[in-house]
Formats: sequence, C-alpha cells, structure tokens
Amino acid sequence: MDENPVYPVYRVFDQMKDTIVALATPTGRSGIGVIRLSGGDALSITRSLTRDAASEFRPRHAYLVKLLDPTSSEVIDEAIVTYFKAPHSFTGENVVEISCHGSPVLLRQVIDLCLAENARLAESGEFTLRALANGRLDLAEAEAIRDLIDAQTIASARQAVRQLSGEFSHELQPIKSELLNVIVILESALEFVEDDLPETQAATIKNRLSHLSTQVGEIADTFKAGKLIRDGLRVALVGRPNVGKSSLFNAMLGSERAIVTDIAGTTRDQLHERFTIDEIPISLIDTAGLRETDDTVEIIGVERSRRTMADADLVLVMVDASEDLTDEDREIIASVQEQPHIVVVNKIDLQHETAVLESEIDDRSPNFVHVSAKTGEGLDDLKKAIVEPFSTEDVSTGGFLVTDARHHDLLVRAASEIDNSIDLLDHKTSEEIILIGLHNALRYLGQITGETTTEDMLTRIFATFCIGK
Ligand SMILES: Nc1nc2c(ncn2[C@@H]2O[C@H](COP(=O)(O)OP(=O)(O)O)[C@@H](O)[C@H]2O)c(=O)[nH]1
Ligand SMILES: [Mg+2]
Repeated sequence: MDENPVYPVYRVFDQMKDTIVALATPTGRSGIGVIRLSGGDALSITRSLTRDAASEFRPRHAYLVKLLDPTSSEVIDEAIVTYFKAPHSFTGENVVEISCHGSPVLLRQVIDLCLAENARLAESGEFTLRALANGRLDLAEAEAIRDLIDAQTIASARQAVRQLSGEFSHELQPIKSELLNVIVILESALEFVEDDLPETQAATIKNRLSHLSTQVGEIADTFKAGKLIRDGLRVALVGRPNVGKSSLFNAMLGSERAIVTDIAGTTRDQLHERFTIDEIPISLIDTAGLRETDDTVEIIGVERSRRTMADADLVLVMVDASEDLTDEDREIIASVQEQPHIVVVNKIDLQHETAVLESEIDDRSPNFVHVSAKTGEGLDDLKKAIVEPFSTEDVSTGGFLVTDARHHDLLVRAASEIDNSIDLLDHKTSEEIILIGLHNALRYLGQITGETTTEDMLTRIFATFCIGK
C-alpha cells in the first residue's frame, strides 16, 4: 500500500493491516459460494486450509484443491482456489477467492477456519474501501460498484457501469483543472498586484467562471433523470372502497397479488409491488379505500392510506365509471390537488353515461385516464401517463446521468460557490474573498471522486455497501 499512496488521507485506516474474509456470494443454498480473503496473510491462510495441495499458487490460475480443517485434517470440501497477487487484484492487496460448494453450513465453517487462522470478518464495503485506499479506483467508481449491485433495472445498471468505468470522473477532470487554473491566476494576482484586477482580466475570469458554472449545472441537472432511473417512482393507488383499486393493482402487475371482492373495505393493509415502465422502476402501492368507518383495523388502514398519499411521487385517484361521482370521490380529488396525480376512471366496460362525471372532474383535474381493470382496456395509456410527466430528455438521449444524491448535492454546492464568486467579482470584492468560494467549489468536486473526502464521510458512504464487497 505504501507503494501507491494515491489517497494519503485513507492511510489512517488502521484496520487495513488485517487480513479480511467474507462470503462474496449471497447467503443461502447455491451451486457455489465464493469466499474472499484480502490482505497480507491471504495466501498463508489458504495454504493452511489446503495442506496437501500445491503449496504454490500461481497468480491468476485456478486450482482444484481439497479444503481441510487444519486441526483435524478432515476434508471438508473440494474447492477452486484463485490467487491474485498484489497489486494486481481488486483491492490491490493479496486476494484469494475460494469457490466452495454453496452449502451455508460449509461456507460458515470455512469462514470460521479463516477466522481461526487470524483473519478478521470484513466490514460492509471493506474490500472496495481497500481498493479505493490503494488507488485501484476513485470514490465515484467505488460507489458505482454498490449501485451496480443494487440496480433494479437494466437502465440503472448501465449507468452504474458507465460510472464504474470512470466516465463521471473523466467528465469532472477538465472542470477541476480549469477551476484550478482560475484559482492560480487569482492567487498570483493577490501576490503581485497592488490594486484591483485589470478590467480585461476580470472579464476573462468572469467568463471562464460562468462557463464552469454552466458545465457543473448541466451535469447536476441530469440527476432528475438519474434519480428516476435509479429510484423510480412511488405511485399510490387511492379511492373510496370498491372502485377497483386492488383489481387495477393486480392487472398492472399481471398477478393476483391483492384480494379482490365486492365487499367494501376488503383491503385494510397496504400492498407494495415493484415493476417497471419503460425501464423506470415503479413501486405501486395498493391502499385501503378511503372512507369514514368505525372499524378499528380499517381506521388504521385509512390513516396509512393518507400518509402514503402524502409521500407518493404520483397519486392515482380511482373513481368508478359505472356510478355517479360521490362526495367522497370529490373530497379525495380535492385533497390531491397540490400533488402530481391522475384520475383513473375505472370499470369502463360497464355501461354508464360517464360524460357528466368527466366534465365535473375535468374542472379541477385535467389528467384522467379511462381503464377497465377487468378487461385490461386502457392499461397501456395509464402506464404511459404515469411516467410521462417525469421523463426528461436525459433519460432517452443516452448521456451519462448523475444518479447519486450525494454527487448531486456536491455539484449544486460547487455551482453555487462559483456563481457566488462571479457576483463578488462583479462587486470588485478582494481576490482573497473570491478565492474562498472557489476553493470550496474545488473541494466539493473533489469530494465526488474522493480526493478531498474525509474519513468520517467515507465511513458513512461505505456503511451503505454490502458485506463481502
Ligand atoms: N366490471 C368491472 N368490475 C370491476 C372492475 N374493476 C374492479 N371490479 C369489481 O369491483 C369490485 C371491487 O374491486 P376491488 O378491486 O376489490 O376494489 P377496491 O376496494 O377499490 O380495491 C370487485 O367485485 C371487482 O371484481 C372493472 O374494471 N370492471
Ligand atoms: Mg382493495
């Protein structure tokens, strides 16, 4: 690690001297389960578990070995061992991957044997943290690994892979160096010029800063699309009892997930399911019908429905096309006026004069879609209507998208520091003051890729990783 002191701040991580071990595959029965060791003792620990095997493991070669319990010499599994010699490994340290048969008891036993040989159980994201510390990847790339593992759709996986291959860091690099150039000019002005900056120089600097602010702002703006692709939308399905919410819920998912009856008040608890529309993850929530009731359980359900409504990105208010609009319907529609919502007119397969109903809704909620949860009619239109207001051009243009709220926050802060500096420049404030903001901006940008991230921030970021990664 000392040979590669890319991020000196991370060297204070004391526990990096330990050799760590973790299961790299999910717990539970599987074809194979991979145990990963990283650190100075990775190879010697492996040797002690494979005493009869070739004592020499050539790097990047797969060896079929018998795994032994070192104390009893009992064979516990046949496994494939692959050794990656430092620094040519994921973490930059000596790494050994042991592919065992995927029995949870066996895998637990092998890990215990590693622990007995003085390895320590890895913490969340510790392998990636070591890779970061050893300059194998930068912070944005490390976070991309987590995002790739957590991706729920192909689109968000694709964005994570782009970030992992350095696209984001690459985009930020010229911005950081241009910012640094401007800082250097102002700093030398501070040293050599007694009076204010010459008018022409101030104008050039202002131009360069505006350009930087625009660039940073444009990258930050892709977060709208990036967040959509990554987190998707929370869509709440609400309405009075029996209008067909649970039926629509099932129809959208294509499975009989929720109980459907003609008894009002059947759905008392909420059901969540995920699916995607145009690669956008949708979390659909079926709620208890909203009505006045004396039933204790239903009251709790109704309260939950109201909370879910408030938290949702989009509310689907369902009304029944086969009946006249009721006061309850009107009340529910009135309550979502401040929120993005769609009025879903259900049961269009039943004969009814719906014109009156629609003109009444139309006054307040121009967004309505006609469906029949029973026949499936109108479902495609509804799906389109759900994602349409949220889709931005960025989703489809195939550019790089900022998907992480932390990155977005830092970009916004950097842009606002730069804008602020431009204002100060206009007011002929002294370079010293202007420089403070620009240094802040540079530090914020550096926190994205990790050069200026503190240990405390890293601990928080890596706590969101899974164990074994
Ligand atoms: N004809 C017709 N009946 C429907 C439709 N959607 C739901 N229903 C019926 O309406 C009743 C209430 O449905 P449900 O989904 O439980 O309503 P919820 O209380 O709003 O969840 C059930 O008998 C459903 O079969 C539809 O589009 N057309
Ligand atoms: Mg229901």
